[in-house]
Amino acid sequence: MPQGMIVKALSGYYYVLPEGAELQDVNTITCRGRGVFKNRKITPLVGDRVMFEETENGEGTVTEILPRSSELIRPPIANVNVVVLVFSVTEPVLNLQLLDKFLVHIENTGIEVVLCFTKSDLLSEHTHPAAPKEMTVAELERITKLYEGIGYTVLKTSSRQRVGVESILQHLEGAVSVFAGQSGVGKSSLLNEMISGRNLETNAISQRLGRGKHTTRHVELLPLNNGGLVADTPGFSQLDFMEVEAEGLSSCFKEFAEVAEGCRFRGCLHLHEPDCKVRDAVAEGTIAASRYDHYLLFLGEIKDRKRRY
Ligand SMILES: Nc1nc2c(ncn2[C@@H]2O[C@H](COP(=O)(O)OP(=O)(O)O)[C@@H](O)[C@H]2O)c(=O)[nH]1
Ligand SMILES: [Mg+2]
Ligand SMILES: [Zn+2]
Repeated sequence: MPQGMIVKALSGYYYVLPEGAELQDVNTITCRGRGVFKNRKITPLVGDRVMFEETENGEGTVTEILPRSSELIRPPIANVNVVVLVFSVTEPVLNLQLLDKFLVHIENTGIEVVLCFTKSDLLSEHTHPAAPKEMTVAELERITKLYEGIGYTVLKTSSRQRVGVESILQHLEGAVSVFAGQSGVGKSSLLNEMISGRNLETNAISQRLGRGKHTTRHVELLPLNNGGLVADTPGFSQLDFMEVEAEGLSSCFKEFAEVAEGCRFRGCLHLHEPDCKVRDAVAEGTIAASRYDHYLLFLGEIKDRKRRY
């Protein structure tokens, strides 16, 4: 039985790319899921490696879903290797609290993450008293060092000036990736630089509504110029910590994990426990205060959530 990968899901149809075929619409086979999937509440996902059967009318049936290496719920996609977390240096303003929240969410899935700061053409050399929110070259450098120090890959791009695109492509070679980030940070603009023959709709932040319109509706894998596959999706817009428990939060802050092994108590939440090495590291400055603050904030959110149920 032939094997393939679901590259698009729309209105109950799964578009399967047979193994070895190049990703083009003409090469995909339009399939339905096997009847028993519904009974067993199995939902085939974009990114799933599947077995399928061709039917007489040129369409097909997905008969089996092969084991997944990863599974995201929002966006619904399987077997993602890399999440590219996209934040603009400004417009919208770089929000490190939100960035750390996304990081926790991704660390919890166990998928590799690459940080990408877009719109580098909007960086300013110096702080202007009239516009204190502008991101300066020096401030972005400080932030880059912080996250590189934790062990993340940090890339800077400008779609407008076509800077950094090759570097991202290199990181995504042969991988299935997904771009995550707020609306308006420049995901689609960046993807357009990386995908030939396809023009994804981009949009300015609507002044009237004060937010970007959602122009991307369904999940679909698109071919990168280098053989990688990328999902263009609305991204993770609404993040919550439904899946992260208080005890697990600390391990989603990568730089806490090793230090926390030295804490006196197993399961130390790094709050007021005696001999907490994480708090020591914050006091010494080896763990950034911003990261610890965000940890406390998220821990509070998780506890509030518990109280509500
Ligand atoms: N200055 C600048 N603006 C950009 C850049 N990339 C995207 N934009 C603008 O940012 C807005 C949102 O871009 P879009 O790609 O639709 O963002 P998405 O919502 O994340 O997909 C658009 O007005 C783009 O023209 C860039 O590199 N530099
Ligand atoms: Mg977009
Ligand atoms: Zn501790």
